Amino acid sequence: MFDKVLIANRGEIAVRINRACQELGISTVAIHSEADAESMHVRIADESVCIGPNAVNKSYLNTHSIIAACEITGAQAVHPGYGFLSENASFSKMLEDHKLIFIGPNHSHINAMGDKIQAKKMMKEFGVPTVPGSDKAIESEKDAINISKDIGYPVLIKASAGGGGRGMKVVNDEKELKQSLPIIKQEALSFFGNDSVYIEKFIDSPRHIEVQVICDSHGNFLHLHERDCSVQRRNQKVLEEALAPGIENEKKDELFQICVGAMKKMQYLGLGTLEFLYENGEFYFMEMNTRLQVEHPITEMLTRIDLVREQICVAHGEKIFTNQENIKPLGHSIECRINAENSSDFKPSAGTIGLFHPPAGNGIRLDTFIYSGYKVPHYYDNLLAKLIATGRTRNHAIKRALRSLNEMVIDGIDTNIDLHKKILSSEEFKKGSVSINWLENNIASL
Ligand code: MV4
Repeated sequence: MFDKVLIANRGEIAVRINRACQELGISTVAIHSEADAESMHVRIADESVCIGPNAVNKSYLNTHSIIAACEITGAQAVHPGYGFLSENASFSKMLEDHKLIFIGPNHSHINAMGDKIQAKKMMKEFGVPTVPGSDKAIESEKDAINISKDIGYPVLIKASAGGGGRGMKVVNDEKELKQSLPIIKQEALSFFGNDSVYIEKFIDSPRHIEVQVICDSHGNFLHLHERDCSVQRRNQKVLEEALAPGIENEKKDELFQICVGAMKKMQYLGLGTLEFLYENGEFYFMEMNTRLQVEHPITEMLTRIDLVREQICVAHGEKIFTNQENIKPLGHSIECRINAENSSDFKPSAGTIGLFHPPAGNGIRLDTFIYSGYKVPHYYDNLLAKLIATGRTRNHAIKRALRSLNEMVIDGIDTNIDLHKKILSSEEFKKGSVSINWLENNIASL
């Protein structure tokens, strides 16, 4: 196993990764910006290096400083967490060139999945169901018109270098298409440095279902079942659950076999998530994330597999300790993302935390980095904690989540704890199977 790993992230995920490393007997190096000197991930790591000022471009995205920090401390591998450099193929290549291990997939896979047209094309060839539409970049206005006529309006124009909901536009007819195409291409060019776009049938009110996979370098390609991430607002997930309610097991199993088959065909390595839209009993591939995800704990609770531990092990060349037969999800798990934000305008909230009282008890896990007296900086994302409630049934998990949210106290800054209580108390949510539009359409009346 590695002797020393550098964790190129902050916040709750840096704390989470530090825990997995220490349990594996790996010594840890935290990196931090000036604003994060007092942060929990720095306090619990074995060593830390200040790599720059507060702006992310000068700190958590500063690849040269991070590689220098590896050389100074003797770290052999880098765990990127999520966000920041986690899906940056050139960073993983840079590490390779410096004889350092990137804890994640090969840069060729990061590259392939980062290009959404290429990812879709590849998955389609591997038999993964995709949304009807263009399988290559739109070449001209004529091309766009013909494709849209073929699949029928409304259609969605998507930037190939986009993802996570940025660089998309719904168009309802040919006139709108002609107007929007140049605008979207221009936006794609300025956001992502690439003006390539493609067109898909617009799926109106789907659910967001994702399949977790893990692969090693010994020919093991496993799935860890699915998560339902439909409760979201403006492309930000708010609450996730596993397993997805109201979908037949046969239908899920069929999808898992296809996903595992695709991973084998591409010889994927490490953790991955295949994202699907689900509507009227059909799954449609959207994109693949080649990183550890925020919502990984709900899968851990049901499978009893430590995803971060396994991710580190497979990056070191070890075999996954288990096999598909022995992975049997048990119960139901819900993750509430506790954000520092204003409850009416959703603006991020910063400031000093007064009293912090974490919830606990049977079936409750809290992944966080905050403490009483911690000053929440305004430079970074506003996720404070992930409350993961697990029970034997979905109903039980909902009751546990509510019970623990009622115990939780975060004084001094605004949070979305009340929003979570409203969601979990809603009759529609309790029924299960809400679509990606549900929260935004109902938030005012919850
Ligand atoms: C779609 C779609 C409807 N139809 N594609 C959003 C982020 C990116 N992963 C792709 N996304 C979507 N693609 C077709 N053909 C709707 C979305 C979408 C969405 C998907 C999952 C979760 C939240 C979402 C919010 C808005 C739009």
